[in-house]
This record gives sequence, C-alpha cells and structure tokens, in this order.
Amino acid sequence: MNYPLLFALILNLWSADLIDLWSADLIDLWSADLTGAVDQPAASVSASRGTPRAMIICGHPGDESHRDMYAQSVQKLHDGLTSRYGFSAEHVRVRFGSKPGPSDQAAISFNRGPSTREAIEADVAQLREQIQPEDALWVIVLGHAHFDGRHAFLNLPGPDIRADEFGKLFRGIQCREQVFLITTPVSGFFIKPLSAKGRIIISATEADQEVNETRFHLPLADVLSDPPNDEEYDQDRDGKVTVLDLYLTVVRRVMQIYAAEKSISTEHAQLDDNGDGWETELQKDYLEEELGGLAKKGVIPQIKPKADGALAAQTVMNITPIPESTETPDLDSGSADLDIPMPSTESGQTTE
Ligand SMILES: [Ca+2]
Ligand SMILES: [Ca+2]
Repeated sequence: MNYPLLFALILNLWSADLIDLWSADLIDLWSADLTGAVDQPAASVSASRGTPRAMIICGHPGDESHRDMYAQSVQKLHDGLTSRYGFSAEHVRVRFGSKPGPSDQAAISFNRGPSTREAIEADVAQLREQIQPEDALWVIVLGHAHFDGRHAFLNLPGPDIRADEFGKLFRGIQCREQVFLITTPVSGFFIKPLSAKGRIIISATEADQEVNETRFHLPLADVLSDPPNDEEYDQDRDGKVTVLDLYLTVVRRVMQIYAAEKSISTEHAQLDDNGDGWETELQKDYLEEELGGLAKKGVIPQIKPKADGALAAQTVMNITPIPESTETPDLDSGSADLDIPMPSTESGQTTE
C-alpha cells in the first residue's frame, strides 16, 4: 500500500470538498481571535477581508535540478502565504508538474496533483463556485513556457495551455483583490488575456521573445517567505508595504542577480493594473542605472491615479509578525504576558 499517496489522495479529497463546509465566518473568527491575541492592529482589517485564496501552479518542471529548484520555490511561496500573509493552508491550492519525491516538503508532498490542463481548469471552475466578493485571489504561475511565433504556452504535463486560454479561465471572476504573478519565460504575453478592472497582473518578462529561463520566481519566493525590513520592502517610501512594493522589491533583486553575474537581463518584468491590457515597465523609474533603470537620486516617482501601479500601490500586504515564542520572557520586568497564544508557522500547518 502506498501510504503517502493514499494520504495525499485523502488530503486532496478533503481539501476539494470539505473545506467548503468551513464558513468564511469561522475562518474570520479564527483570524480575528488569533490576530487579537498577538495584539496586531490589523485585526479589524483581517475580519472584514473575506477569505484569501491562492493558486500556485508549477507546470512541467523539467530536469531534476530544475524540478528541485521549482519545488523549493513552490514550498517557499506556500509557506510565505500561509505563515506571513494570512492565507490558510486549505485555501492555497498547489499543483505541481511532476510526482512528489522523498525530499519534498509538505507543499509538494501533499499537493493537489499534477498541473495538467484538465486539473487547472477544474480547480478554477471550483474556485469560481467558492469565491466571494470580499475574498482575495492570488494566482502564482511558475515553470517553463514557450512561444511558437504567435502564442505563448505554459508547459504542462500533457497538453500545454495557451496564454489566451489561461486568461479565459479567469474571465469575469470578481473579488476584492486579485493578484496574478506569472513568473515564466514569455509571461508578458499573459497580461493582455488576463487584464481586467480591479486586477493586478505581474509578469516576469515583456510580451516579446524573452524565452530564456527566468529568475523572477526565486526572489519572489524569498521575499514572500522572508519579508525584508521596511527599508528594503517599502520601495516607494510611503510608509506601507503594498503589492507595488512587492513588485519593485522582487524586480530589484532580479536585476541584482543579473548585475552580479555581469550579464544582460533577459527578463524585463511588467505590471498592468488599470485593466487596459497594456503592461508597464514601472521599475524603470525606481531602479538605478546600474540595475537598468532611470531613477534620479532622491526622487520618488508619482503614479497617476489611472496609470499602471496605482492599484498595486493601494493594495496593502498585511504581513503577520513572526511570533516571538522563542524569546525568553523578561520575568523581572513584570510586563511579560505568558498567556499569549502564538500561531504556528511550521510549514504545511493548517490554521485549525
Ligand atoms: Ca510602499
Ligand atoms: Ca495597463
């Protein structure tokens, strides 16, 4: 009997069908209580946030070294969303393009199964039935992709999916917050078909023949799983960390990778969030010349209200502080509160 497989099957069935029995109210009650327990000012915000939902889709990961690299990124993304950004594990759908291996951690070991086209379509169909207007939806795509001269495709186990077909899957979905991060080569071609009012779409590349393997997923996974301090994260210096800051922080790190290698960047990330289907290389105004930008020292670019970046700059990332349970309480001060329960941040933990 293949017990890991059986367990994964049971977990998938459970996450596919029984999660819906959890009401959003219960989740909100939980997060409000827990957030209150660690005295987080965002408690009232969390309670009205609806359910944050995510899909992490890694297509066919390729050879063994790439497979391991993508598996690590997926694990970090999963851990980051669940431990630092308020997503509960049962609402983070992971699909991975090859079978789990013995060295994989929970996000891969217990993923929902291969990222076939059919499975992705089924996941989105199910998501459509579940998602509520007050919910947040994050979709993160990793792996390989190709361009046939006319269309970009995600490389999947089995038939690939074209950019416009992928966009169509999500057409018309409406909820409070929508963030798509397409980190593959030729991902710029996914912006137009995904573009919609109220939706932030970020791609690792231009809508051009940027067909080389991308780095974008690496710093994205690092930044989400280990949020940098505000000095780095708050790129536009407005005192809050937003999706714009996430974008700029990741892109800065991508360009630093290429600069350190003394190689020319073969990926130029783009963002569209004004729903017009046209992407913008926003980072140009924020990055210094040595990182491929045109930033002027001491000048913080202003984004016009209807321009790309305006919605991302308003979309705050509510970062959960790291529990301080490992610190030794100061028993002499008389101020230590020994009764405060702390949320677990172990990888793969659910939020029950
Ligand atoms: Ca900011
Ligand atoms: Ca645009």
